[in-house]
Formats: sequence, C-alpha cells, structure tokens
Amino acid sequence: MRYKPLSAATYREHRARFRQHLEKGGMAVFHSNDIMPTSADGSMPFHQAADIMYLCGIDQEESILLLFPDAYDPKDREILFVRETSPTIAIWEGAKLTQQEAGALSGVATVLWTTAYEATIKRLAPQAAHLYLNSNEHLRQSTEVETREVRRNKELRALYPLHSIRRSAPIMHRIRSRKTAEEVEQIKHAIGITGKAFQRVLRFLRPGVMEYEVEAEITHEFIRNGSRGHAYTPIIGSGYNACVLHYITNDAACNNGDLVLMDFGCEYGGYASDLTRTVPVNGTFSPRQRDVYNAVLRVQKEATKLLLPGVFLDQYHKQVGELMERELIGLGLLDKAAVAKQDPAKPLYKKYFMHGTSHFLGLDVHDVGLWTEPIAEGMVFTVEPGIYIPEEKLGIRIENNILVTKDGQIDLFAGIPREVEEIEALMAQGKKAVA
Ligand SMILES: [Mn+2]
Repeated sequence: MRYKPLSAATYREHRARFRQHLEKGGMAVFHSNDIMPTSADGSMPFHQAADIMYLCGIDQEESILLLFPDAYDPKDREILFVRETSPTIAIWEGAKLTQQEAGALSGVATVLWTTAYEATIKRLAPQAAHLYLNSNEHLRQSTEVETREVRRNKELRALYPLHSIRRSAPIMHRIRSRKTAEEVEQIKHAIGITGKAFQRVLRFLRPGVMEYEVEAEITHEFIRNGSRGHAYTPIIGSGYNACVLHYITNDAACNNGDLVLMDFGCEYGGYASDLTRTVPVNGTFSPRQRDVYNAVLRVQKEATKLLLPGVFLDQYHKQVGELMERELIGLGLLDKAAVAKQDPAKPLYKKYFMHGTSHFLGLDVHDVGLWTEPIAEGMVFTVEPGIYIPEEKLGIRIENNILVTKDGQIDLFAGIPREVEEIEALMAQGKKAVA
C-alpha cells in the first residue's frame, strides 16, 4: 500500500460515533464511488467516497458498509461487503483485498463478498424500522452524474416503500467535522509533503519558467513522497492570472517582476491539505507587492486567532471582513468615508476579496461540516484571505490549515515559510545553488 491507513481502532471509533446518532431500529448503508468512465475502454483513477473511507478505510471499488446496531444476530450488526477477487482479476488488475485483509483493516468482524449484498438486505430489512440512506448534501455540490449510492438508494426505496427513511448525511457532517487524533496526524502528513513541494518550488522558480513547469515540480514531490497526487486541481497563476480565482490552465510564462499565486495541496491516505503561497517570480517583492502581501498576512494572522470554540462561522467571516476593510483603506484601495456609508449587505471590500476566508478540511478539501453550529475543538479549517487587484495584475492569497483546540488553535503549517524575508532568503539560496 502506498500510504499508511488509520488504525482499525480509529475506524471502530468512527463507527461508534455514527451509531450514537442512530434511532432505534436504524439500518444504515454506505456505498463506494463508481469507477468513472472517460471514453472507449478508458476510466478515471478510482476515488473512494469519503464517508465509507471514514467509517472503514476500505479504499476499493464496489465495497459496501452496512451498520445495523439493533440487528438480532450480533454478526449482522456490522457487515462489510468487498468485491470478490479471482485469479483473472489478480492477473489483469492486481491483488484485491481478501475478506481477512478487509476485516483487519476496518475492524469489521463480518466480511462478505459484494455479491451477497442483495440477499443480505432481503434478510435484514424486515428487522429494521428505519433505513438510513446517505446522500451528498454538501452546500456546493453540483453534478449531473448519478452516484452508485444514488442508484442503490433508489432500489432500496422501491423495494421497501413502507420503511421510514432517515438521512445519514447530517450525522456524517457532524462527526466528520471533529477530527480524531489519527485523522489530524494524517492531515499533518499530507501538509508535510505539501511543504516540501513548496520548498522545491522556491528553489526552482525563476523568470521565464512556465506555470505548468511549477505544477510539474509540485507533482513530482508529491508522488515521490507516497501521495497519489493533488487533493484538487492546482492553481498556478502568475501576474494577472492570480486574479482568476479558479485558474487551472496553468499555461502562461512566469514573468520577471510578477508574483505567482500557487494554491495546491497533496492528498495522503485520502486526506487533503490545502496551501496557498504567493511569491515573486524573480525572488524579490517590489515595495507595492510587499505592502499588499503584508496586508493579507496581517489579516490571516488576526483571522486565525478568531477561530475559537463557540464562535459561529458567519460571525467569524463578518469579523474577517472588517479586518480586510481596514487593510484595504490602508492600501488606498477603499475610501474610509465610502466604507462608513456602505450597504452592509454589499460591503465594499468584496471588490478586492470576493471569496470566503475559511472552509472545513479533511477527507474532502472542501470538507463537510456544520456551518450553522458553533466552531468546536478538533475542527480543521483553512484560513485564506486574499487581495486581488486586476488593474495592477496583482493577486495575493496566503492559506494555512488550522486545528481548533479547547482554547485556541494549532497552526498545522508552522514551519512552512510565509514571511516576506523568509521567502526572499530561501529564493536567494535557491539561485545560489543553481549558479
Ligand atoms: Mn482552500
């Protein structure tokens, strides 16, 4: 295996957390993602559904997890179904998990082949009062493609129209938002690799290199460190491109005198990291670039301190907006009198800072979590303010990943350079090494 999974004890703990929220007689089913087609006989690399990953760590297609704590027979209270392997599959696709391996990895005692799923449902559904079905309730989900889970849910609802249906998604959002200790370690591992890639870029960057060459350096560092690659499509935007928030073509030259904004993070063992750094292509910030950079950095540092247990995320975002307002006035981009008279529903700072400051991070880069409940210990957030000035071809974002503790925060990016002086010094060293 390329990565070290979490321990079976942690997967057991994750399932125990889920069970705490089930009503009596509830039976929950979780499905893997499909292997998505490209064209002809091509397919995309498999990407496991985050919830099944969280509950049992089985990173293999066609796996199903059934949780039914009130089942009559204790053997039926947790069942994992995995794809039946064969000598032919072993030759063409390589080894798949045996039932013993799947049991050891997940800590689930009863492991059956996926082919036994339908008969098992037929046997157990009559014992259940509620069917807990999972669905994608992420605030920003938008896809026309039906998942394997959606298809299987339809079948279950058609087969058992008189069972009451319950939603697993709100439970998953709740329990996944507060990370267990091993999850934090896994995220830290991903961040460590991402930090190495950033150091590599600082040594590599010089006027004339293409944005995709920077991307290639990052990808190289990720893969050689046991990551399967990017947790999301990386953004490498130099000059004006830094102002295009979801710029992913990465096909322009990095020019002398410009800054380059790099938003990237590796995936490790299913967990994401999410870094943004903005650095001068030639190794030295101009006075204007330095001023705007330090304004963003001050907002980032102050915003981080606001992420405390008990705070609501909308209040937090409002406070960060006020911090940003002050900095934009200081930079001469906003007028103090105009800000005083602004429509509170349409704050003026949004002209230069148009995205949110923080999102949950975990198995998904924009992880699930409860946006209308207070921040709690164990949550991991990004903190990523930015200032974008297209007319100056200048865009700056700085992003760290933060763990909320009982009474403060831990910056999981501690040690990854972000001060102007550190970045300039490291880039100067890199030039010396090349010369
Ligand atoms: Mn982010």
